[in-house]
Amino acid sequence: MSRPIQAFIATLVSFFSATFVSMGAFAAQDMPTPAFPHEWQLGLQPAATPTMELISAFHTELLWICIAISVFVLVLLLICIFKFNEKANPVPAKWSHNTLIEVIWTAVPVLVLVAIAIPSYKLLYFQDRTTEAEMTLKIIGNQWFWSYEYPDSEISFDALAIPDDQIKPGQHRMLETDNHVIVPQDTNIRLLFTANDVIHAWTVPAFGVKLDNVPGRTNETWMRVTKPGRYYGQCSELCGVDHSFMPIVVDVVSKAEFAAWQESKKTKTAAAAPAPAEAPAEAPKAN
Ligand SMILES: [Cu+2]
Repeated sequence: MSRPIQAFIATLVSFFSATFVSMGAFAAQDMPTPAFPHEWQLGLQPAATPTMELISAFHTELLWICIAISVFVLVLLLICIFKFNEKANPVPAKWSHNTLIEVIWTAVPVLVLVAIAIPSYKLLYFQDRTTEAEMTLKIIGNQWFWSYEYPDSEISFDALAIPDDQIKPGQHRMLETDNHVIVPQDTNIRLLFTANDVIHAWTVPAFGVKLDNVPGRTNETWMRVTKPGRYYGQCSELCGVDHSFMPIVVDVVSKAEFAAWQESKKTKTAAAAPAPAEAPAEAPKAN
């Protein structure tokens, strides 16, 4: 069977299984998944960071503005249709132009746009970077997996997707990775993004983080996760044939658990590789 047909059948199967039988599987998770989508969910994933809380609130605000404008335009249309059709208004008025109304329909949309722009820029600057980072996580995109570096503790590893035939019960197809990113909760984390080959985009919806990993350049943002648990994301920049096979799993744990994990990782790394690779923490890797 050709690959596209296999992929299509796999998508169909996963859609139906996700729709009808998946709820029971979540109980098998060894960690809570506070933001995982569920059937008939509306709106965005629940926020796990202050950034995402602000994004969700702004999204709701914009939605109400859109609804108000749509209803207003609909009412105008209905007035035109019913009051000024040929039957109701057989002799049309001859005038054209009305300065007052033209000023109003120019000025009001400008004011609406300004009202949207001010909170929008505030939010952009808020999510741009933190001045009080407590740790740094560097995220490197590769065709087609993620590499992670913790420059503060010299930990680094790759995270590859788990293939469909190795998915265990309770795991989510095309969302699981062999290594998880571990971060402490309630910690300001500076996130640095780069890539080794083409542009990728590390995206975790519940964190409100979606930024391009660009080869030869370092992008920066930050996050502070307030709810512990397991969070999922995916690459969000078309990066080649296996773009849809580079998921992201982030386990948010307590600060004590994170310190313990860091220690265990360090000793493991030291035992496995006596000579650690010399890579400058901030500079993107040459291809
Ligand atoms: Cu990618």
